[in-house]
Amino acid sequence: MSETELSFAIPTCEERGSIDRTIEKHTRLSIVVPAYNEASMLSQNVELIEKVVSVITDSYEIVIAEDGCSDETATMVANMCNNCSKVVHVHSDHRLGKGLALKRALKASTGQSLVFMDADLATSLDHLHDVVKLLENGYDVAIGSRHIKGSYVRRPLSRAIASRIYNFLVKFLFWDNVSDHQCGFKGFNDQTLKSVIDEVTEDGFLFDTELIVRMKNKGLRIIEIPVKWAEPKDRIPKFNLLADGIKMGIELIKLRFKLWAQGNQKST
Ligand SMILES: Nc1nc2c(ncn2[C@@H]2O[C@H](COP(=O)(O)OP(=O)(O)O)[C@@H](O)[C@H]2O)c(=O)[nH]1
Ligand SMILES: [Mg+2]
Repeated sequence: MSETELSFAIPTCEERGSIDRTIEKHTRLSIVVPAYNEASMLSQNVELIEKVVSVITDSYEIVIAEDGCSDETATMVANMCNNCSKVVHVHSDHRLGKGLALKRALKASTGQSLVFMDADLATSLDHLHDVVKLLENGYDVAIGSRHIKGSYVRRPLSRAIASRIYNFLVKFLFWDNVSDHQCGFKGFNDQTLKSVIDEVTEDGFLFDTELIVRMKNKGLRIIEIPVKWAEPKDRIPKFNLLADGIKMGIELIKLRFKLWAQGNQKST
């Protein structure tokens, strides 16, 4: 596995040689899954998560952030909770947006290491073990990346271009060297995450970016790992490169001004 180390003081895993994949079986792990109208795949994907997580540790919870769903997701999650004490339901009657839903669920999580992932499992669960191990080794954040060497991505060209443009804009506006802000697969050390998360006010797609920028500005230890990523074909949202691209750009510029106004400048 190759990784991109974002703190220059620490060698990359490539430099250190192969990583030790042994994990303390008692490490407490929280998997957080945001779910909006995911009834078609949620229960089978939670089963899959459970299979993979239970090999990594004996002590885990699967926290499902569900809000404002108009399909059967809420009932499905409630049933899962009844059948399995390791499933936790963080619910709201109103749709919160992915960012706010994640924020509430991450705050409610009790693990030492917290990993969130999209409900469709677009990012392969094969990477979970490595993310947990990196957190155990002292990283504050381990980010799945679709844009570094070693990653494998299957997605429409328009989405791939949009993602590149988004991350280029982030790099330009925030002097940031994270290659992929939006991959729905990120792991955090519980304590460091909770020291920052209340500062994050973006509710929607900018949540991950604001969180990462704030963490980077605090000098936290961030690492990226290449991931295998494939979105189920029927879920790929329509993306208008021009209209949606401009909207994204404007939102990023607003975030830049917000952080400036709060004095959250680049710290390195
Ligand atoms: N709880 C919650 N989850 C959401 C909301 N919007 C999106 N999600 C979840 O966030 C994840 C990513 O959503 P998706 O539509 O695949 O976004 P994309 O892949 O970033 O375009 C999925 O697990 C969704 O179910 C929301 O308003 N509330
Ligand atoms: Mg998706």
